Amino acid sequence: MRWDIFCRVIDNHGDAGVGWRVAAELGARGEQVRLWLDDVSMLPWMAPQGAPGVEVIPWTGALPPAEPGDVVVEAFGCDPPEAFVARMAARPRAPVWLNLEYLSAEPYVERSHGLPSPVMSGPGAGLTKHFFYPGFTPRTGGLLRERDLGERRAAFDRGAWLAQRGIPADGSQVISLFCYEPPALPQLLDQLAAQARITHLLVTPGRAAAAVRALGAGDRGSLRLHWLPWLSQRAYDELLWSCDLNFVRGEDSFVRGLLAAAPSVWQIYPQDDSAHHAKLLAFLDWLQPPADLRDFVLAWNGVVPGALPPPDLAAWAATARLAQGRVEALPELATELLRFAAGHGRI
Ligand code: TRH
Repeated sequence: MRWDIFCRVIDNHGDAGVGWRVAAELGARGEQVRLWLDDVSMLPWMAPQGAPGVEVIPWTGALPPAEPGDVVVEAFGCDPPEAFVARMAARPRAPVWLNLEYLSAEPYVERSHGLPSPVMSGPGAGLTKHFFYPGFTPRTGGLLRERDLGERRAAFDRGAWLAQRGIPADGSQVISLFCYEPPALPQLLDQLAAQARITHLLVTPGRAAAAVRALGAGDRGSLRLHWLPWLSQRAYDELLWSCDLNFVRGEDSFVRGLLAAAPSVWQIYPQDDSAHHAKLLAFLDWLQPPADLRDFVLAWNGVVPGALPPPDLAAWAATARLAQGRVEALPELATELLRFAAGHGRI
């Protein structure tokens, strides 16, 4: 089928990250995909090779008069252009139209997944839009897992990857840092510097690097800082597979961290009214972590003031392996999208 995926970059990289990942996996499955993206500036590093079956259309200013495809996906409720919606309504057979929602473990997701929403006014009057929710239970759209993920992981050589970045496989600890401005960051750096074991902290660019630099942090004690460039999405997976602990954030890297089966600590996208706290707690209820990991995550997100408990990576590794097994057993998002589209909006 032919897909039109509309994606508006609000801030950070997750909107584009999720939009691109969905488009690339549908393309890998033989679908024809047009990704309408209002900011394509991150693609040269995020997806340098592009993807088979995917055409990226910069969604800025006057749009080319394109005939809508069989399926229209708007990511995170970004509303496709009115002229395009009018052409959707004019098609003899209306496209399947779905809103790909934000990921949450909260209970409302199951109740809302797949619900139709008739469009009562505007150029789309008469069309029906459907809510499509990723999620952590079988009664949601599940999570995206590329079909080649297992073979990529099996072929991956952690030692070589680290050696290429000047990190010796000498038993020192390797941690990746992808975050916003977590309140407990100074504590984490102090903790790592004070440990007996050397830690190589691989700092991602942008807000994480700025937050570390703002602390005037440098190599001290057992802490060794490494400043990473922006990696492709596929290389970011390799970073996650190389580390003993991954700090992830937002939505897409959060899921990649779960799929990596290494201990990960999530910094949720902060929202003003602290609505993100309920979302974080719902995820922790799903994860069922040991108490120290739960406390660590809550402190990392500033939900509770207080000291970061020292990470117990052995126990956290067991939690990570269990979580990966549960994620692998969930519905797979691209498969669910294809099923939903083939069923003309019936889940
Ligand atoms: O960048 P983010 O904070 O994006 C956020 C979230 O998506 C949030 O839900 C949304 O509301 C907000 O944006 C507007 O975190 P996220 O979701 O992990 O997206 C980052 C993307 O960048 C993800 O696809 C992983 C990718 N990435 C790379 O490809 N290379 C890299 O080097 C790094 C660090 C990330």
